[in-house]
Formats: sequence, C-alpha cells, structure tokens
Amino acid sequence: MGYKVAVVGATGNVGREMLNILEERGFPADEVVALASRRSQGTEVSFGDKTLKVKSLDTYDFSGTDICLMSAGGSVAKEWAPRIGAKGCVVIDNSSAFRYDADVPLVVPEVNADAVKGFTNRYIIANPNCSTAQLVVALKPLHDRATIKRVVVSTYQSVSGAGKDGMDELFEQSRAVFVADPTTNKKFTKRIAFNVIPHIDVFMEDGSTKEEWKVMAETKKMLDPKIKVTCTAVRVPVFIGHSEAVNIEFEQPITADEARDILREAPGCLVIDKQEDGGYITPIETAGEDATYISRIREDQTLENGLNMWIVADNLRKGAALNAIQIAELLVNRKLLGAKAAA
Ligand code: 11C
Repeated sequence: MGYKVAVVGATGNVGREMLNILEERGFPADEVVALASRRSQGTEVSFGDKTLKVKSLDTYDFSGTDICLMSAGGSVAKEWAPRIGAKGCVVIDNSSAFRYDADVPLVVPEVNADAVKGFTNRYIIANPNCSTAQLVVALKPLHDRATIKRVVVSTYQSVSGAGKDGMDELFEQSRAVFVADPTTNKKFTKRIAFNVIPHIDVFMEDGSTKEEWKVMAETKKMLDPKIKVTCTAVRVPVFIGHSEAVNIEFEQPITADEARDILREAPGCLVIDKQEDGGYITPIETAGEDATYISRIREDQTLENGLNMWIVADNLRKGAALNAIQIAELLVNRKLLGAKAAA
C-alpha cells in the first residue's frame, strides 16, 4: 500500500524540488497532490514525466492524506499546519514557525532520527534552516568522536535561499551591470550582483541577524545544547549551494586525518579534500546533489583541539526538500504513519 502525499507550496523553488525528489527516490506514494495559494490554482507542475495541476490549499480536504510536505512560509504554516495535523496528516514543515517549540521535533535524519517519534504531540515535524542542516550533518560524527565545545561559522549563502525572487534579482542585476543599465534592489537590501551582503533575515536586539540565531538555536536543539555556536551569515552572488567556513573546538584531541576518515564513513557526507589546486568543492558543483560535501579539513594551529573545514551543500535539497523527504521516509520505514487515522 502506498501513501497519499500533499505538497503545499508546490509552485515555489523548494516545492518543485520536493516533487522532483519524491519521484527520483521512488517514494511509496499512491497519489501526490500539488497545492498552493488560490492564485496559483490550475498552474501545472512536473512530477516525473507527469504533469500535476495545482489545487488550492484552502479548499483541499486533508482527510485521508498521510503526509503534507509544506514549504509555504511561516504565516501559512502557522495557520494551516495545526489544522492539517488535527486531521491525522503529518505535516513536515520547512518554515521556522514551529522549529523552536519544545513539543515539535526538529529533525535531520543523519543526526537525530529518533526525535521523529515526537511527531505524535502535534502531528507536526519541523525541517531545519538550510544552513543548519548541512552544518549538523558534518558536525554530528565529529561530536560523537571528540565532543564539540564551540563552533564558529561564516556562511556564504546562495540567492535561492531567498526564493525565486532572489534568483531573479541576481540574474537581472547581472544583466543590467553588463549592459550598463541601472540596477534596482527589491529582495535584497543592497546590490547582490558582483557583491556580498552580510545580512540575512531580520536584525535581532543583540545586533545579530535571525539567520545567525537560527544556526545557533537549531544546532543546539538537534545536536547538543551544551555546544556554543556563533555565526556570521552572508549572502553571496551564487544561484544554488550554501557554503560554510567552520572552525570547531573539541574537548578531546582529534587530528585532521582522523576527522577526514570519520567524515568519509559518515552518513550523508562526502569528503573532497585533495589539498591541491581544485581539490575541493565549490557550490556550483553541489547543485542537484544530495550529499553534504566537506573540503579543506585542517588543524587550527591557534587552538588546542581545533579544526577548520569548508562545508557545502545544495540548499534546496539537503537544506530543504531532500531533508523533508528523508523525514517522510523515516516515518514510512519505522511504520509510524496511519496511527491517528486508524484510531
Ligand atoms: C536563506 N536560510 O538562505 C535562508 C532560507 O528559516 O527556512 C531559509 C529560511 C528558513 O535565506
């Protein structure tokens, strides 16, 4: 028996990627329904070699739907996820609306798969922020080996993290610069073409941004609340793929060679670290890929038990759609679906 799966936000960057990945991985779905706002009703989206006509979220009846993959932003999630969950359909939500609620599991399957059981509290599971997902995939096996004390992260985040409008703005500004047209900033606060912007999401009282806070709070929730995390999040003129320069301080000694060996064996990780020209990963090479790539692993000579590394992943896949579908696969493999409907 297969499952009935709804994708909410099916016309967006992440929603389309969710449909691609469901099909690619042969998710056991009898039926996949594409949903979006009323404005997008009737739009066609691809699902393998089929085309799905988008239905309106506000008239869809979720009774009998097993899983709802939601990527429609925080306000839609806040309004709809509890209602959908109450019908016995498990919502896997990509927004930050429920991530920090103690009774909602925040899950990266390679890191804290067992937390998924907590979905029965509200029938909602949260998917992390893209920059956190790839970070914790690489940190988890190292934490298990040498106990991480502190992490310093600098991100280099692609414009697709800001949605299709962010991608369009980079494209349009790049074109305008080449033909000497004036550029305008809409999605970003300053010109992103041929520039970098040290600002993602809103500013917080302490001067950090919400994106930087999310990396800290989500790493603690999923990996270990004792780990200290500090982050500077930067938008860069790259279409797909978030990169991170990461400095890690451990309690126990760990060499770069040991870290490389551990990461080579770790689920979801791929080490590309030849320490020669071009022997490292760049974001353009990760677009469309599932792995979290790790390069430039080296000892930090200024710190006892310190390592530096470079972590890159496709933010639309491991950072969003792929992770959500891996959570859905966990529910299926652990036979956790259907309990409420059967009750
Ligand atoms: C960005 N990381 O690159 C953000 C996008 O909390 O899920 C995802 C925001 C989130 O702009």
